[in-house]
Amino acid sequence: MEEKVLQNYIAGEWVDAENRTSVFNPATGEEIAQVPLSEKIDVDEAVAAAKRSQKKWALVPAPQRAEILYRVGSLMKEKKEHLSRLLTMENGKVLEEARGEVQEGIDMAFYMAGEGRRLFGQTTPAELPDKFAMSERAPIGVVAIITPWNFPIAIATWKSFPAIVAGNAVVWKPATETPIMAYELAKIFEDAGLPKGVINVVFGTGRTVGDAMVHHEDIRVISFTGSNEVGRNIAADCGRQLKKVSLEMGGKNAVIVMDDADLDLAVEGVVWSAFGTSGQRCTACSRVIVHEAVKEEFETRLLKAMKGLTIGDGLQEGIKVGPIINQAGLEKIERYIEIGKEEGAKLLAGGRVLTGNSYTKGYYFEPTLFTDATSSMRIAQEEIFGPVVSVIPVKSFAEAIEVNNGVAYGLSSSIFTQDVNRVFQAKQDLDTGIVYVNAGTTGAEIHLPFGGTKGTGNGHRDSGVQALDVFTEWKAVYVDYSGKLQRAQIDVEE
Ligand code: UN1
Repeated sequence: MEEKVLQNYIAGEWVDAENRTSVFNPATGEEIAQVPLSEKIDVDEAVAAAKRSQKKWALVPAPQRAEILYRVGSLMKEKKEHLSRLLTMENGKVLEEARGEVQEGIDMAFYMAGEGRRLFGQTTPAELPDKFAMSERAPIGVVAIITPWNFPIAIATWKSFPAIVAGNAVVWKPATETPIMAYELAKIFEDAGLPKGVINVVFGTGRTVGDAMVHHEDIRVISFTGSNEVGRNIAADCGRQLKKVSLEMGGKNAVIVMDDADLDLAVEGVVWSAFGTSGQRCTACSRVIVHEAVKEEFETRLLKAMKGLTIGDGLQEGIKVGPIINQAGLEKIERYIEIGKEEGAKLLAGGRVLTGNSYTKGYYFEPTLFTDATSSMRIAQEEIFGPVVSVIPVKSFAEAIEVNNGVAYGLSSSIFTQDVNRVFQAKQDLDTGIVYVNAGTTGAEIHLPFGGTKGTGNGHRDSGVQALDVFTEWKAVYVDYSGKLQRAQIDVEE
């Protein structure tokens, strides 16, 4: 690939920052781009541009704002293959999954464009005669979005599209590991005719760019997807400033396999959600809670299925598991393998970094299966973000639910069972924002709310119509057409 020197996109212009850093293809170690390492001054310029354009943008009728998103969706569709290949190059996920991610973005464009003709408010009966009460969604102003490397285009669309259709202007800090998707999406916005300054992209680190965004008084919302530690710091800083913050900070998602489960289906579900994207999804399955009656048979079938997982460069035909994002990611996974062994879990497969032959340059880790883990082990509690899954045996449905819920996160969960009563009981009792029945823990659709309970977030949701709640403020409006001053809540003498 021809190397790209990327620039920030501020006020509709492509501009350099003072410094740059290199970006590498995780499958080959090859340098693929240079990206700006921006400073606070670049954020200040982006926010000023956003502030100027937001006022005009908010006055554009929402159905017209939505027209731009239809164009964005169409352009993404035209460029789907091009975008998918670039996505595989910068992130490592296999091409089939890259296409899936780009499709999520396309779906989000058309879905949110539809919101331009809805953006429903409410009418409500007033307490007094000849008085009309209604509430409507109002844009908030300048909003900041901070997006991760594991879904560099889909998550950006979950956040920027609702913000834009609702009449806000956006300052976006993409992950430095995956800037090419941000550059491509900004170009698409430009080609679709989005007015200058409505979206601004500032590349750089969380420490500098992210921090400047969090502390900028003209930014009224921070929408963040990333690590728990960073998210909690952002929340604390935003709390002091009374700044609205929406957080999505990962999971420790489990598949429950009951004694009446279709085991082949459960194996397929676990393979796909634990090892797809090399386990680098917030929704990835990293625990399998298995009823002891089927544990042995389930493990035998899972080990057999894992043998078919070809590992390599996701651009090559037939590869099922791509690389890990970088050396630090790889080392974190290695550390958890050691922790798992020390804790007494039994390593049934994998557990090693792949080296030699076609693996000399990239960052590859074998799909790994631990068994006889207990719920309190660190490998069963902490997010590993790699292709590592631990089997936790249980004796009953009630214990399965308890183990599922016994972690600090609450993003996604899944149960494989044929029993309709257990299905509905699980739906009620599983303490996660997303629940699957007879499917793995990944693959959320964009028109449903995405997010989780407990340590996964702070109650907000990405995607779905609920995403609009992050980027709008409710305004209550009373119109009194009685011609006299009517005083609410005051008893009037007859
Ligand atoms: C993420 O890993 O943060 O549900 C996003 C899924 C995808 C999105 C994952 N649609 O697995």
